[in-house]
Amino acid sequence: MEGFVDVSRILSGSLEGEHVKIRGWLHNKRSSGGIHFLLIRDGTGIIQCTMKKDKADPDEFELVKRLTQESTLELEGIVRRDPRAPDGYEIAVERVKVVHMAEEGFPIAKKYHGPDFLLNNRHLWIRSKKMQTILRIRSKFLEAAREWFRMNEYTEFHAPILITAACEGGSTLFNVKYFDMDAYLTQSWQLYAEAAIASLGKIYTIAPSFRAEKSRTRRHLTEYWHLEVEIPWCDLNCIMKVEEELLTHICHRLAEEMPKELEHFGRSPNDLLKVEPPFERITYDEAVEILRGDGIDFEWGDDLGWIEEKHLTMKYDKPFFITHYPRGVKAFYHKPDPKRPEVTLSVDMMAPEGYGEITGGGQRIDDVNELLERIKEENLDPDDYEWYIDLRRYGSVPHSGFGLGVERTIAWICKLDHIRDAIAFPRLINRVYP
Ligand code: NSS
Repeated sequence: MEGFVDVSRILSGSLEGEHVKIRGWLHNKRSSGGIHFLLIRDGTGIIQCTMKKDKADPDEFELVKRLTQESTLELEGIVRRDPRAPDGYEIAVERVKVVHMAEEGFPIAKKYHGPDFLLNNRHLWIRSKKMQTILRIRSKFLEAAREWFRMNEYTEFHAPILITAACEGGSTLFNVKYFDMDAYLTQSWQLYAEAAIASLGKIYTIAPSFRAEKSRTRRHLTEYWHLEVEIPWCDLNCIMKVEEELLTHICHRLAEEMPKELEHFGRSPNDLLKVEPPFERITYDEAVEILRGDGIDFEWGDDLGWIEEKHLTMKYDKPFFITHYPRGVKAFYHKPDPKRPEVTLSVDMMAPEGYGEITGGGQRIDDVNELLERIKEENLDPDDYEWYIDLRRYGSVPHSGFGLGVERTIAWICKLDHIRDAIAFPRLINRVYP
C-alpha cells in the first residue's frame, strides 16, 4: 500500500534512521512520565513506538492517552535502533491518526485466561503473539511442502469432501443429509486418489478431513488438515522414502527461515536440522517387544494406543517409522505382507518426544480377489466399493500412499501441549463456535 511500510521491514533493520509511516492495531500501551510506549501490530510484526510529550502535538498526545487496546491507527516517525525495544528497533512518533477507536474492555487482558475462555474468544485470541507465531509457522510449513512437491513434479489433485463410503472405518464418519440420500464427510482422499493415479501419476493434496472423534484427547480434532500423497509403481519402502524426504525438507526450511518463531516455543532450530533421512524403522513386532521389555502389558494384535505411542516416542529425539501392523488393526485396503499375511505392508510415522503418530499409510492391495476378501473380512458391503474395486480390474499397479496430519505435526514442531492450538478455529467434540 502506498506510503506505508511493513513492520517486518523495519525490524529487519533496513530502514534505520528513516522517516516512515505504518498502520496497524494497538497491541498494548503503557505510559510513563511524559512518554507513551505503544506496541503496534500490523500483521507482519509488532513494533514499539514511543511518543514524547515535549515533541508531540498536544492534542495528539492527549488522544493517544485515551487510546483503547486494539484501536487502529496510522502513525509516522523516525526509525531508531534501540536495544531496549523488544525487537531492537522502535519508531520515535511524530504524528498519529486514529482510524478506529476500539470499544473499552477488549476481552483478552494481560492476565491468565483459562482455555475455555480463550476458545470462546478465539476470533480475538488469534491476534496474540502465540497464535500469530503458530499460524505463520503453519503457513511456512505448507509452503515448504508445496515447494517440495513442485521440485519433485507432483500434481495437486482434489477429491470430493461429500462421499458415500468409509475409507477408515465407519465409527468416525460424520453423516450428512444429501437431499433425499445419505452421505458422509470424507475421512481421507485416498480412495479417489487411487483412481486418479491412473490419470495423473504421482499426486498430492492438502485438504480438510473429518472424523467424528467422540473422545476428548490432546491429539484429535473433528476437522483437520490432511496432507496426502498417492504414487503408482511404489512399494512400502518407496513411500517411506517419500515421507522422510518431504518431512526433512519441511523441517529444514522452518529451521532456516523461522528460527526466532521456533525458539518462541522452546524449539531449537537444531532439533529440526537434525531430522535427516533415513529415519529409523522398527516393526510393530519390535515395538511390542520394547513395550513388554519396559513392563507394559500389551497383547500382540492390539492397536498401539496413545499410552503405547507416548512411551515409545519418548525414547526418540527424531521422527521414526513403525511398519507391518497386524491386519486386524488396519483398514481394509492395506496390502497383507505376502511373506506373512497376518501383518500388512503398512507404516505410521511417529513424532518423537512423546507426540506419537503423525502419518499413516503404506502399500495398497492391487489384486481384485485379495481386495474382495478383505472387504468381506471387515464386514463391508462390496456394493459400496464397486467403483474402487474396478481400479483393480482395469490396469492395476502396485501403489502406495500416506496421509499426514498437519496439526499433529505442527503440534510436535512447536512443542504444543494440545492440538487445538495448531489451527486457528479448532473443531472439537464440544466445539464448533466461533
Ligand atoms: O487414518 S489415518 O492414519 N490414515 C488415513 O486416513 C489414510 N487413508 C491416509 C492415506 O494413506 N492417504 O490418518 C492419517 C493421519 C494420522 O496419522 C494423523 O496424523 C491424522 O491423519 N489424523 C488426525 N489428526 C487430527 N485429528 C484427528 N482426529 C485425526 N485423525 C487422523
